[in-house]
Amino acid sequence: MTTTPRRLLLVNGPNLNLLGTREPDIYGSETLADVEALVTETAARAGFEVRAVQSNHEGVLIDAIHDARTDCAGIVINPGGLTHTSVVLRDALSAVALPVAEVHISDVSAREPFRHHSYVRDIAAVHVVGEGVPGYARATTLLIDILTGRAEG
Ligand code: CA2
Repeated sequence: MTTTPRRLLLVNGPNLNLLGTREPDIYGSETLADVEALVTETAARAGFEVRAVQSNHEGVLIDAIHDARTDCAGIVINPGGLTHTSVVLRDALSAVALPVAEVHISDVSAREPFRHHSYVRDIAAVHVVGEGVPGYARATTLLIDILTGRAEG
């Protein structure tokens, strides 16, 4: 009998390592470490572990997503700028076929037109956009609700 792992993969894409150091008017003052702690604590309350990855290299993110196939139940992802450009990232998320929560700190729909399209949007079960860093916690909770049958995917 196979059991669903109680682990999530948290993916943060390019430049999100700079959170809290620049552009606080857009992204706030919390750091990537704060984001990872928030998601870890939110998931832990529901009995889930979190494995966190941030990279500025697309291939590293793809490998982490592939690795999640065997030991994670779902993926919380802020793909950063790759949201708007990367068929490769979308293909990796489709290939592993785990439920996905897409998060954006800023309200991308209110920014430049090139940020309005997301290659991830239609394959994600959860979307949280423009709620700042706390949006990661809501995305995590909504994803866990889907995984545990408390919500429709
Ligand atoms: O709002 C978001 O979360 C974004 O995914 C952030 C991306 C941007 O390209 C997307 O359109 C929206 C950019 C991440 C860069 O993060 C920085 C954080 C602090 C300072 C500089 C960049």
